[in-house]
Amino acid sequence: MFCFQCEQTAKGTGCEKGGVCGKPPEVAVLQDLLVHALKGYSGTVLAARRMGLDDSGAGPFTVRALFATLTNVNFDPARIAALVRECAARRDALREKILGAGGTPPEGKAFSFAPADTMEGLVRQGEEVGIPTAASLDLNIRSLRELLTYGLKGVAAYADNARILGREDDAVYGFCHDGLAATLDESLGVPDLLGLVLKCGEINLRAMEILDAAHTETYGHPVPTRVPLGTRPGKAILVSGHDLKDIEEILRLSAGKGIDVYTHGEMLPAHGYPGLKKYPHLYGHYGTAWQNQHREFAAFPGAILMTTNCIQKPREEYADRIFTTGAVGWPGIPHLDRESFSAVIDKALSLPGFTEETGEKSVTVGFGRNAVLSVAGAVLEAVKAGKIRHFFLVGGCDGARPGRSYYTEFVEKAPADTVILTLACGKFRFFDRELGDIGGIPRLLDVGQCNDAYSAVKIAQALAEAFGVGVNELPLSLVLSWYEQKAVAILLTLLHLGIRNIRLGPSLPAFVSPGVLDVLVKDFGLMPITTAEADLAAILN
Ligand code: SF4
Ligand code: SF3
Repeated sequence: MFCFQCEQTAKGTGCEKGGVCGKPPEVAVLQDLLVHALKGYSGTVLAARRMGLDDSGAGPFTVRALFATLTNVNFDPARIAALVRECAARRDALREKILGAGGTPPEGKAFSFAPADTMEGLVRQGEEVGIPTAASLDLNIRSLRELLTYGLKGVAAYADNARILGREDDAVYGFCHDGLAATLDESLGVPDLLGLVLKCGEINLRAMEILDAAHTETYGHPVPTRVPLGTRPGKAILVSGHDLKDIEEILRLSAGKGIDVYTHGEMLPAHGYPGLKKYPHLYGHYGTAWQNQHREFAAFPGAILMTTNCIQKPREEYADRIFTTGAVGWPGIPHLDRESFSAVIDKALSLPGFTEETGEKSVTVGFGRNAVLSVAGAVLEAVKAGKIRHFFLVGGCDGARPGRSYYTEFVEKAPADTVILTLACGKFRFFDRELGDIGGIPRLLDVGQCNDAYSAVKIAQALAEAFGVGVNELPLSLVLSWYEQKAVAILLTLLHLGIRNIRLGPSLPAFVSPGVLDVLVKDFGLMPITTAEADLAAILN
């Protein structure tokens, strides 16, 4: 196996003997085979599209399957193998259609390989189609192909979440096929691939836009909401991940049963949505970010549902009370569709739950674009009066590396006349800090999940318009943390929007070659984080 798609990759170069994430070599190569199959399928979809042939559900399937290969999503070899087989069957059906209509389907391994009958055979096939070694391919081409593939994985995750809430866009699906097929196209050079990478950022903005519409039209615009961080006596369910439809279903099924529902990780922003906060048993937030789940899930005395990333290998202490749904999977852990969530309710009822009240702390969530822009006038006045000197967007993923304490330090050391917008799970390093307010405007504004980067972009664009300047001229700096491929897609979106001087950490992606990095630095001013003090000084001076 060789995998270097996430920030915690072994030695900062690549996982070769098993993933730092817990992905065994067998699953890693099956995922390689699935990505390979999806590339061949995408090329076939493009050929069918050119002939005006119906590709019957290619878009939804592609994003669902690609999502399964994102970091910390699906570790179940049987489900990855099933997706490989489905992908090849769909591709072959489409090839037949093309032939039947007098066309010529594309040729090559990815377009015609037959999945082996056994798991061992599939693993062998996967070993042959992994990421090429540096020696066998131009490093910059490899880097851009992988950057495009990982960006597409992020797009797929958001498009799949939006699809679940009934929002789809053929332009998003179409580009997933264009992009995946392009990674097989030997004729594409660095400039072509760079163009596709930025196009991926544009499409990701659209994917986040339809997801934002799906969330706000289904559950209303988030409103500032106090969320307890403690617990109260009663049976309990913990919902982690990003999928609001799943927590809604859990809330609906558990209503009136004496069960409290707690959010974990990226589910925290659920509390701000009117359509979800109307359930009085959506009680509080338990724990922090994904990398602390072993400790936090083990201590949670109720049922646990993982809706999307990031799952880690379940520990024995809670393996009998955790469930997965949607794209997520772990072998041996019950995987439920939404129709069978009653199993989660039954499990919660069979467990002791919390016996006492704990903790008095709380945090405020719900500062999406609607809430922030409703006070845009006051923000503008505060900036003009010199009360707000600068805005920081300190957002992105969390992870286990010690270098991530930079973000906590950055927020703690940011001067009192600065405002911090945050989003995604990286915020758990500072989300409960009392930073006070500036004339009633809280200094720490939680915009939401990682996909709510869309909301942050809208806020920045509206502020730029109000000031009559471009986003790059605003007193705003982006200090981002990345871990998995949704963050890659968001970074590409920001680059597509022409946003410059982004600081990125805790380390730069291993899959970005020196040549590609050079372009990102020269054309976009992208820079690595250094120390909180030095970066604050550089920005504010
Ligand atoms: Fe390693 Fe990350 Fe790949 Fe897991 S997803 S195998 S940790 S690079
Ligand atoms: Fe976090 Fe996995 Fe990226 Fe949604 S939950 S941001 S890492």
